[in-house]
Amino acid sequence: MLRLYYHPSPNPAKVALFLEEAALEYEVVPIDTRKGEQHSAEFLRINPNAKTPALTDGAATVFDSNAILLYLAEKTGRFFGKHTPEDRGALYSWLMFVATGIGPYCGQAVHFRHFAPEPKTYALNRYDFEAQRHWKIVDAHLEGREFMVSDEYTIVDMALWGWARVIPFALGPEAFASLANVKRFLDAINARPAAMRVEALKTAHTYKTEFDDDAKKALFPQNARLTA
Ligand SMILES: N[C@@H](CCC(=O)N[C@@H](CS)C(=O)NCC(=O)O)C(=O)O
Repeated sequence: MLRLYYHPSPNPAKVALFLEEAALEYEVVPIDTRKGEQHSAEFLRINPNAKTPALTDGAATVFDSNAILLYLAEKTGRFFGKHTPEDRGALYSWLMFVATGIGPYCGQAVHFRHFAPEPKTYALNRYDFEAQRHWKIVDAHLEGREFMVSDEYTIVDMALWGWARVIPFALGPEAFASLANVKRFLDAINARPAAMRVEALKTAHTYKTEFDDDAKKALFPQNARLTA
């Protein structure tokens, strides 16, 4: 049985979308990151990086959302696009673009827009600019096309969807105004039954919602250095 170590946030959601789309049987193991459960010794044996998601599949353990998407695509042969040099080249390129660009820059844009103490103008400007720059590249690529790779729904679309859902939170409420193709892409995936089932995972378990000092300690351990 597949076990998905989950928190309802962008990176875990991508993997849940694959599992739902492929109709794979899986068990959700909630990891409440605001309670610091990502740092438990038990979870660190599964993901030494102390982040969600992670997946176990019998003896196999996989961590990092994009690695898990590749693992599942290879395991099932689903959502991997056409096995041609042209499509594989595009799939790997866009998947790494999401993994190393969209994800980290959006994550930091969220941090500096909502959570970092002042002064933060320089940092917010840098990450907001880079996140927007990446999304504009995606928006241009999606002009006149439904999916990121060729004409097939693939793991790249799933990876992108995880972050497209939080664009207004990451980049501000007006961000979609200049990302019409991304918005159309997001709406189309949101309308899929699998995406609706992922949305429902938010309430399938109870996760801490308070963003109190303990949550900040768990999520931003670096701040301890500022008071030491
Ligand atoms: N590169 C990792 C990043 C994972 C990540 O940052 N996960 C977030 C949720 S989206 C998390 O677990 N945060 C908890 C923490 O930073 O302590 C991936 O793609 O899986």
